[in-house]
Amino acid sequence: MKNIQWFPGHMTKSMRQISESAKLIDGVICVVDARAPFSCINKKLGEIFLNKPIIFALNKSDLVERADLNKMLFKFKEQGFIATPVIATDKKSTLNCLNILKGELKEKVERNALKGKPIRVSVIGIPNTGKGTFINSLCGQKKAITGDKAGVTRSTQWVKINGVELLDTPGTMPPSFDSQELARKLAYIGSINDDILDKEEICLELIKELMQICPEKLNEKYKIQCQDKEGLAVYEEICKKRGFLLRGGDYDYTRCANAVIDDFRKGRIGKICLE
Ligand SMILES: Nc1nc2c(ncn2[C@@H]2O[C@H](COP(=O)(O)OP(=O)(O)OP(=O)(O)O)[C@@H](O)[C@H]2O)c(=O)[nH]1
Ligand SMILES: [Mg+2]
Repeated sequence: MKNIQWFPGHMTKSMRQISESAKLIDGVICVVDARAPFSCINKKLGEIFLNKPIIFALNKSDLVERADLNKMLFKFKEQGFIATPVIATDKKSTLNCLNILKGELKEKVERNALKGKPIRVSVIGIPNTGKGTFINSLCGQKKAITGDKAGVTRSTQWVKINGVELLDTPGTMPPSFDSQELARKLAYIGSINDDILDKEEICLELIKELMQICPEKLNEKYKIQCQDKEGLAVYEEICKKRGFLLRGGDYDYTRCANAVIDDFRKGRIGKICLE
C-alpha cells in the first residue's frame, strides 16, 4: 500500500506564522472534524499554545450520530480537554463555542472591555475541518475563503467581530503521521490533498472500514449485500450497481472511488464516526 505523507512547504511557513502570532493570542479554538476528532489533533500546533486556554470545536457534528458525538465529547473531557459540538454554518453553535472560550478568559475579557481592547483568538486545525466556515458564521460575512478540499487557506488573516479579533490560519498537518491508519482516516474526511492520494486504494480501505463499523449503511446506500464478502468484491459490486464500467466491461474503479469517497464526505452514506 502506498504510504501517505503530506507536509508541503507552505505548512512549514504556516507553522511559523502561527508561532509568531502566538504571543498576541489570548485563547485558541481548535477546529476538529467530529467524524475523527482525535485523529485531527496536531500536537505540534498544540505545543505552540501550551499555556493558553484552548477549546476543541467538534465541527461537522451534523455528520455523526448524537450518541457517537456524546461518546467523543466524553472522551475529550476524560482527557482534561474542553470540547463542544459545532456545526460551523450554524451561528448559534459557533457563538456558543466562542462564549465557552470567553468564559475561560473571563478576567481578560473584563479587563480588556474596560480598555476598549478586543480579545484575540486563533482558530487552528488541520486542513478542511471548517475553520474558515466557523469564522464566517461568527462574523456573518464571507471574510474567509472556504472550499471543500484540503488546503484552501494559505495565509493567516485577522477578522474582527464585536470585542473579538479572530485569526484564520491555514490548515496545518503534523510533520509526520503517528500511523497510516490515522492518515487514512484523514484522507477519508478530506483533510489530505487528493492529488497525493491513490483514490482507488483509499476507496478500498474506506469500504473495508465501513464494512466493519456500519455494514448496514453501506448495504442500504448502494443496495448491496456486503456481509461475508471481501472488500474488493464489495467495491466491484458497487461498480456494477452504479454502472461504473469501462468500454469492454471492466470495472471503472476510479469513477467508483471518486463517487464513494464523495458520498462518504458529504454524509450520503449516513452519519458515520470513524473513532
Ligand atoms: N456538513 C458540514 N460541512 C461543513 C461544516 N463546516 C464546514 N463544512 C464544509 O467543510 C469544507 C471546508 O470548510 P473550510 O471552512 O474551507 O475549512 P478550513 O478548515 O478553513 O480548510 P483549510 O483552509 O483548507 O484548512 C467546506 O466545504 C465547508 O462547507 C459543518 O459543520 N458541517
Ligand atoms: Mg480555511
